[in-house]
Amino acid sequence: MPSIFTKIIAREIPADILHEDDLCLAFRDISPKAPTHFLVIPKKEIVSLADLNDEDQAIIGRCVVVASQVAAAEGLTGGYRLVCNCGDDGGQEVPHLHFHVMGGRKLTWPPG
Ligand code: D5M
Repeated sequence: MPSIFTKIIAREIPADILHEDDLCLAFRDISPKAPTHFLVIPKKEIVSLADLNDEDQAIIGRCVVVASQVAAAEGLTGGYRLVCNCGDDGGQEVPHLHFHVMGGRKLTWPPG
């Protein structure tokens, strides 16, 4: 399903891109919830975690590795949080699978 993130992948709308490769894209969240807040998305149009298939394993693995590498490049030496909201109950607003990486402050648990 095309979404605003499809337009970011296609460079039809601007984003502060931190990483790009064949499988995924990382860019800063437009509404940051922490001093450092970026998203990692697969280029493949996957709506949510609930839509994953076995064939998506490499894509999701790549997204998580990129999350780790970009977090290191952003200097998040004190730690950070990787979050993936899934569906209405999970608080997902954009219907394109994305991993939030948030850091740069002490995060509380549990989230709301
Ligand atoms: O989070 C969706 C996230 O996507 C939310 O933190 C804002 C972010 N967002 C929405 N539009 C943009 C653009 N255009 N650039 C960067 N970031 C954006 P969710 O987990 O779906 O609630």
